Amino acid sequence: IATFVTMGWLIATRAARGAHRTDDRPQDVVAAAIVDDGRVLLAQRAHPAELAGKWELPGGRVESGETHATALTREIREELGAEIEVAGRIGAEVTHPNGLMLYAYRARLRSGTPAALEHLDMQWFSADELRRLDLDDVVPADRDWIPELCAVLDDA
Ligand code: DCM
Repeated sequence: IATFVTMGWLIATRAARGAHRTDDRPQDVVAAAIVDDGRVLLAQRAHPAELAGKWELPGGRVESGETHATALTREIREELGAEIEVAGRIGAEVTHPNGLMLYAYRARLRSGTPAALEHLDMQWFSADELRRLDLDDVVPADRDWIPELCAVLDDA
């Protein structure tokens, strides 16, 4: 009986994964802490419904064949219409409940003026403004990054 229960569990978990994943590696999501003039750029998500209106570090999924830096540069070009230079990691990686792994990187603008092309809005936040931000208004996965973002801005 234990064998059948184990087999059933294996089939069920594989089917559940297969519904949104094609392999067993956790999929990486990269997000940019673009810092300029002592402020960091946050963007307000447009979707899905449960995250709509919440602030995040802009970014997205790493596609096959991309490095974190090339993926992040592409995502920021698509989402904000600006070119960035990606620097070092900031904060710890975050495991998303749906199995995604999120990584935040410092970045600075190379060219272009960011605009909310795919977000509801965007805003530059000073360290003080970040400290006053209600965490309920931040995408859950990004909340743990706020203290280190404040520290980076305090040093900037
Ligand atoms: N995501 C997140 N925080 C970010 C960027 C993305 O929690 N700063 C999550 C939201 C989605 C997934 O990663 O579940 C993919 O992001 P997107 O929909 O922007 O491609």
